[in-house]
Amino acid sequence: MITLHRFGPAWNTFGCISQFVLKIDTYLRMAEIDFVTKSLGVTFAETPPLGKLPYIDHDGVVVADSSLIIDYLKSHFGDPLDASLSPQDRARGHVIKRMVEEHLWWLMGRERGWSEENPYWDTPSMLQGIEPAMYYAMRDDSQRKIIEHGVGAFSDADFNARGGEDIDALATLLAQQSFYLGEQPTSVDATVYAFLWQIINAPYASALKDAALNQPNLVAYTQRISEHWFADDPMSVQREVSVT
Ligand SMILES: N[C@@H](CCC(=O)N[C@@H](CS)C(=O)NCC(=O)O)C(=O)O
Repeated sequence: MITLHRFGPAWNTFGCISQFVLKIDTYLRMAEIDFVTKSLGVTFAETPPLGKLPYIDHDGVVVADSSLIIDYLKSHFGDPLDASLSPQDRARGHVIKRMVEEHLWWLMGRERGWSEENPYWDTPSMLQGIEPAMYYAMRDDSQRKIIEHGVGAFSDADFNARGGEDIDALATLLAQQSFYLGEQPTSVDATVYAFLWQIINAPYASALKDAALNQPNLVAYTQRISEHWFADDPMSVQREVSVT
């Protein structure tokens, strides 16, 4: 059995605050691999092999990093989503995944880290219960990383333009297809869905959310995947084997 380690359901609506956890939750559902979840909450930093979530435990084999997890799952359970992709489509999926995970992630981090609603503070199962001093130290550390990346130091106008470019590119690439590489889901859809779902359902003011809601095909795509794969146990709470 696969155990997906995550922070835990957040804001009463999110299965987990982490886009990368939702990516793996989505991949496992699309690939029809059974799994349970374990929410680590404020103790999340104690066990991850690479210091971050998600990681999985598969009958004692521990694998961290969402992309390495998918590689492992493919080698162990077969590759029902990507096996028949052409080299060009594989490359297309790779580029989309990298933009979303290595750029859009930082933009989401800035919105979350600087939001006036202070979203991380009120994150049940994750940060509730920690001392304010530790919370502010974590927030400062996160803001420092985002400033060092570059987008943390942008003006709001430049930031919004930058986010709008990513969302427009995602809308243009999807066009009227059902999924990013055609009519069948592939692993890049696990990434894009996870990020778009969290952007569209952000419980805080968000320029990314405004941009995504302006793209009917992105909204329909997100809704389609939610209805098909997440109607049952949307936050994976029935899969939960421990409560923090
Ligand atoms: N490249 C990693 C990124 C994982 C990641 O950034 N996880 C974040 C949550 S979205 C995390 O665990 N942050 C906690 C920390 O850095 O202390 C993956 O694909 O799994």
